[in-house]
Amino acid sequence: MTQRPVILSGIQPSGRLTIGHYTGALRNWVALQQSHQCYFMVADLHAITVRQDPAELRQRTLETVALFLACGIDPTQSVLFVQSHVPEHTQLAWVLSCWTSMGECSRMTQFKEKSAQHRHLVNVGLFAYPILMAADILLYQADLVPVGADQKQHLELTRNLAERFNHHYGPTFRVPEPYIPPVGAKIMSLQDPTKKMSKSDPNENAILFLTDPPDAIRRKIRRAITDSGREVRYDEQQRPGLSNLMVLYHIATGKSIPEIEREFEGAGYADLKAALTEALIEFLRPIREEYERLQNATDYLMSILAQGAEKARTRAHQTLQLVYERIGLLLAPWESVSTPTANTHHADL
Ligand code: AQP
Repeated sequence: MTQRPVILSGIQPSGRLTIGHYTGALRNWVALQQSHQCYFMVADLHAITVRQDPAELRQRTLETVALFLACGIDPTQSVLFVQSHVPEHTQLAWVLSCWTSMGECSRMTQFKEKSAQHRHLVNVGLFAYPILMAADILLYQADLVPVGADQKQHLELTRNLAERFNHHYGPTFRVPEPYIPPVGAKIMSLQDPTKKMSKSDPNENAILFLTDPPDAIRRKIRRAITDSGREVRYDEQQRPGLSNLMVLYHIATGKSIPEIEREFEGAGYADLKAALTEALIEFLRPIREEYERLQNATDYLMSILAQGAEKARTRAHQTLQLVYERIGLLLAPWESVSTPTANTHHADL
């Protein structure tokens, strides 16, 4: 049996997925799935740290699975599952929460931002979110975690927790490395290029959804905020709006930033916007069409999730049992002792 390095990553079903999710996560997942044993999850437990409408959350969870597939995740290569279908995530999160200080969680930028945004709902779940994320990753003994730049701090906490636990109890967890894409790690809002493009932004014009039809793409790019200036030259600091559009053009066409600068030499922002609009329409078309085909194939999606949960649970359960044994919890009478270590690669599941 082959042994490939392990990857874990996930996306919350807290709204419709954006082109930021594609560049920061999905396209890297697709690129890595042949050479790695991948676990990709719909992070529904993370989504409930802010209020969700129950029916909508269920619907979005399935839609997110359909979009994973439409973007090229292959369920015969990768394990695709829903986080709440694997109870070991919350079980390990509890253990890790006993190893995390309050200070560590309160220093997290995302917590500070989200608690400012949802002042009426600063709940313990929002505070403890990075601990659940650490459990997600460590359960699978992941070697690599593909994340957007905004998640780097959370991954650092995961590494610290793994090292702390290993130091105290002996090798238990593999210490994961981040995989941050060189370009597109942070796609910015089309309406405020100093802010990340987020699916829960109330202003739809700020967001390019992966399922946007051509009309919506035309409207949003036309209204996208650019900076004063005329030349199409990449400069994240001085021209964040323009630079964001150039990154989107790079994503949609595969052209490098210097190539794009050459292409628009002597041209203006309007020319870039026109070319970008057409490129995005063609780039997103196959994703949208495949998504529309899969969207109502509920039985098919559920069968993929059933298989995924079974494979994910097998691996997650082994790690959890090892952790329970390490910390001194009495082995349940129905558990057999089989203790993998962080140094042992599990065979591909
Ligand atoms: N704008 C982005 N640019 C690059 N990468 C992004 N990601 C999200 N937005 C961008 C990456 O997608 C992965 C999972 O995202 P998530 O939905 O689980 O969480 P999030 O980062 O909080 O996404 P949103 O859209 O901002 O969600 P809401 O609005 O619900 O809070 C991560 O790897 C992330 O970096």
